[in-house]
Amino acid sequence: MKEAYQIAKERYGALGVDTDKAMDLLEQIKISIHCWQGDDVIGFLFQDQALTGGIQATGNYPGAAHTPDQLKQDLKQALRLIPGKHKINLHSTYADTDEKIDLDQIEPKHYASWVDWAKENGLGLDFNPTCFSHPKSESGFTLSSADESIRGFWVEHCKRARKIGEYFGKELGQKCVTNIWVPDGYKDIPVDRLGPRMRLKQSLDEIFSEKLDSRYHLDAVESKVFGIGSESYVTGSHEFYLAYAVANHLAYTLDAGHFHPTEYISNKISSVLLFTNELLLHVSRPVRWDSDHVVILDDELQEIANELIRNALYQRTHIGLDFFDASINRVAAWVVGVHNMQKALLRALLEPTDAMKRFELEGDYTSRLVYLEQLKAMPWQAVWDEFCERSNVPCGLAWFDEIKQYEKDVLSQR
Ligand code: RNT
Ligand code: ZN
Repeated sequence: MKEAYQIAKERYGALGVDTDKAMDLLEQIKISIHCWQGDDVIGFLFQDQALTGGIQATGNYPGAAHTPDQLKQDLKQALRLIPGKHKINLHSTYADTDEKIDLDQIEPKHYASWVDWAKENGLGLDFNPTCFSHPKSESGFTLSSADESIRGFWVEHCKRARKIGEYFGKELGQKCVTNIWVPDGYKDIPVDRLGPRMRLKQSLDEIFSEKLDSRYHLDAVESKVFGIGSESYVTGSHEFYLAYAVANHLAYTLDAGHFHPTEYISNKISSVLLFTNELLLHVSRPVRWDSDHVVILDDELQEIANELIRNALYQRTHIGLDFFDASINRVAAWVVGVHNMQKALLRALLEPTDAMKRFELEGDYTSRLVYLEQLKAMPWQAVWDEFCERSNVPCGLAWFDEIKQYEKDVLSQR
C-alpha cells in the first residue's frame, strides 16, 4: 500500500500535482449526510403515515431503523467507515421526543438529543421542514395551498424549522442549512399557474420575515421539475426558486434529480454561484426519473466535483446527499454514497487545473482532451487508500466486512 502511494505521488508530482495537499483539502470538505436513507424517509413523529409528496423508497431490505437510538447507532456505524468529519442532515419528523406533537408545535427541545449526539461525535447538523407525509399535505398543496388554514399550518411549521436550524448552528458552532422543499403541484394541466406561485411567494415572505443570525444559519430553497402526482405543474419550479433566492439573498438548492434527464446540475453550479452567495447540493442519482438511487462514481458525479474544485466553488457550496434505497443494506448505502462523493472530489483535487485552464485559453483543445483522458488512467485509487489509512478508516473492501458483521449482529435482530 505504502509503495503504491509513493508511486502515485511521484506520477502526480510529474504533472505538478501535490497528492498530500489534495488529501489535506479533501479532509476539510464536509459532506451533509441525509439521515433519511436509514429508515426510508419515515421519521419518528408519524410512523404509521405513508411516505407521500411524490417521493418513493422502494424495497424491503431488513434492518431499517425504527427509533432515534437505532438511527444514531446506524449512522455511527457508517461514520466509522467514512474518512473526515461531516454533518448529519435531519428532517423535522426525526424529532426525538415522547410528546405527541404536530409539525406546527416543534421546538428545539424536541431535537436536543440530536444536538448532544452531534456534540459527542464532532458532527454538524443541517435541517429540513417536512412538508409531506402528513394529512395536511394530502391535497397536494402546502405552502401554496389556497386553503388559508392549510397554508398557515405549513408556514408555522417552516418558521419553527428555521428556529431549530438556528439552534443547531449556535449549539454546534457551525452554520446549519435549513432547506425548504414542498411537493406542491398538479397532476394534470392547471388553469391557473400564477395563483399557487403567488401564494408560495407570500408564504416564503412570511417564513423568512424573521432575520436569523447568518453566522449560524442559512436558508435554502429547493426546486423541482415534476414529481409523481405533480407531473404537469410544480409550484416551486427552477425559475421560481432561483429568482426567489437571488432576490432574497438565500441559498438555492440544486438536486441532481430535479431537472429534465438531459439537463445536468454540474452545468448550473457556476451560473447559480455568480448570483447567490451560497449553494446547497442534493447529490443524487436519477435513474430515468427522480428515483434517488445511491450515488455512484459516474461521469456526472465527477463533473459536479470538478466544478466545485476547479474554481474553489466548494467554499460556497454545501454538499448534501439525497438518496434513499430500501432494497439494500442502508448503512452500506450511506458509506458507498459518501465515499463516492469524496472519491470524485479527490480526483478533481488531483488534477493539474491551472495547466489545463491554460490549454483551454490558448485554444489548445488537443492537449485539454489528452490530459482529461490521461487523468482517468492515473492512480488516484492509491491516494484514496492512503487517505483512508491516514483517516483511520478501513481500506478496500474491509469496510464492507464490518458492515456485514453489523448486519449480522444488529440489523438482522430488529
Ligand atoms: C424531493 C426532494 C427533497 C427530499 C428530501 C427527503 O424530491 O429531493 O429534498 O428528497 O427532503
Ligand atoms: Zn432533494
